[in-house]
Amino acid sequence: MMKKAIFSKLLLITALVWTLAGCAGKDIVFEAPAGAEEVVVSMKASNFAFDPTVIKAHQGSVLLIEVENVAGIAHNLTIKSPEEKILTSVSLPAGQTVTVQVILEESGTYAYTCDRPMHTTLGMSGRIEVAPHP
Ligand SMILES: [Cu+2]
Repeated sequence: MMKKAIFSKLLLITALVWTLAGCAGKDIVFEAPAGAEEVVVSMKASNFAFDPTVIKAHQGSVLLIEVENVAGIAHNLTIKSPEEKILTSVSLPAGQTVTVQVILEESGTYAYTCDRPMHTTLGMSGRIEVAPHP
């Protein structure tokens, strides 16, 4: 009886890890139109993911991220520069939409995460890939 319970628990954990790993491997990409100086991105924060997970843009443009927290709990959006300096960190109350502006002064990869405990590990991360000026 005991052994059976432990076995089914192990199965459940294995299935959960597979599911999380599967989610983490799938990118949802938003690509800014070429030449746009101001780019509006509609983003969704849920338990526990951002949509999109990758934003492609160009150096010198301004991103306006309208992030809607569709979850029933609070989240956060923290964006770091390629040098890992925090550019913005805003709380996202449950069910609300918050607009965040990011000026993409340099090319490189800007990481975004949710700073609530464990949320990044659970899947709340993404990146802005900024291409250099041609
Ligand atoms: Cu979160």
